[in-house]
Amino acid sequence: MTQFDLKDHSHRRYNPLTGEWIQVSPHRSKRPWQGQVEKTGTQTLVAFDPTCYLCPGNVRANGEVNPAYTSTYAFTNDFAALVDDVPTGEFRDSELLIAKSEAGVCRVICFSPRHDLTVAEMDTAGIRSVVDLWIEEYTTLSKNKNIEYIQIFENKGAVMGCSNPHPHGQIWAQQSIPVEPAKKQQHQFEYFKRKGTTILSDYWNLELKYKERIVFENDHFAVVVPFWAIWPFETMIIPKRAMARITDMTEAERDTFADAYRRMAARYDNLFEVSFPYSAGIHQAPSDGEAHAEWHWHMVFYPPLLRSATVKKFMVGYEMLANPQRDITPEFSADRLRSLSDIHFKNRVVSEIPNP
Ligand code: H2U
Repeated sequence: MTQFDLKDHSHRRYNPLTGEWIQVSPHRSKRPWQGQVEKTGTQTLVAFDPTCYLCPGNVRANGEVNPAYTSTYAFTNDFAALVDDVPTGEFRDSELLIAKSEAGVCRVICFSPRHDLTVAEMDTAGIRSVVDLWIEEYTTLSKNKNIEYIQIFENKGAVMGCSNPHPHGQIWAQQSIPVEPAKKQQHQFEYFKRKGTTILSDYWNLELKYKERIVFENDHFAVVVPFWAIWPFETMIIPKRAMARITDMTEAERDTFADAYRRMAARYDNLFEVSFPYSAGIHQAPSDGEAHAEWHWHMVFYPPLLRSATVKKFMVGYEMLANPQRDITPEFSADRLRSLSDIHFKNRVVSEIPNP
């Protein structure tokens, strides 16, 4: 009987952060690259759009006027999903029908005054300002005793439901720990109790041993396609030292985190030479005033594209009914992403473009 090989044979992979499994079917994509690599026309945007509700000086949907901001800008979402003044209450009938009121705050974070940029095309200093604003927002929101968890995220691209190309993200802060971070809370806690180290410290050492899934690293951060990645080109930015929250970063780490975020976003755009869509966000310790030594914060990128700018991975059928499934292996994806430049394709000088 042939020996089991992760590269060739159907298998399940375990995600130690969530306790979930994913089906990997590499035999379905044994060819080096299955699909066509198509280019789609890149959308041309203007630096300032008078109709954009996020551009400096413009009027938002609720009639408020944005200031003439020159770097970043944060405001409370005019259509917030979570509000601070919800009446406290509970509905319960037996152990089957249960509902609880949920208070919270939703913020919108403008990354730049420039309507025509994305993180992939911003400079590191500009992204460092976004990191500083996230930390400032986290610090302020965590002082609210109604807030137990703060979810920072970015939806990029219309395919991800992003409502406006102006570079922006959101923060939803709330009373309970939502489902995804709660799973990670539980598994990191149990692991730390048993081992005295964080899952991601030990995981990073394993990635250094195998060197198959590292996309790139800088002084303080590593970017990997996780062993348990679900999305075809899913990645994770991991701080090399265990830190519970983004507020624990030193000045130097804030800079290198901005560097990792920019370089990963640029590589994504370079993959199919389009503005690459994704949902990305930071998972970190609850903002409950506890130390949470078990937590090792990290940023995840979940991009939907599979083979080209127009071929998307669908999470349907088996994924909806059983568990997620992928064909191309995380090692294959890491290899592709590793081979790409950190310089955005639009900024490439002619000498850098390989001859056909
Ligand atoms: P998304 O593009 O990820 O949907 O984020 C944009 C958010 O901006 C969205 O949640 C808010 C929407 O409610 N928004 C305002 O708060 N004010 C506006 O004038 C328009 C959009």
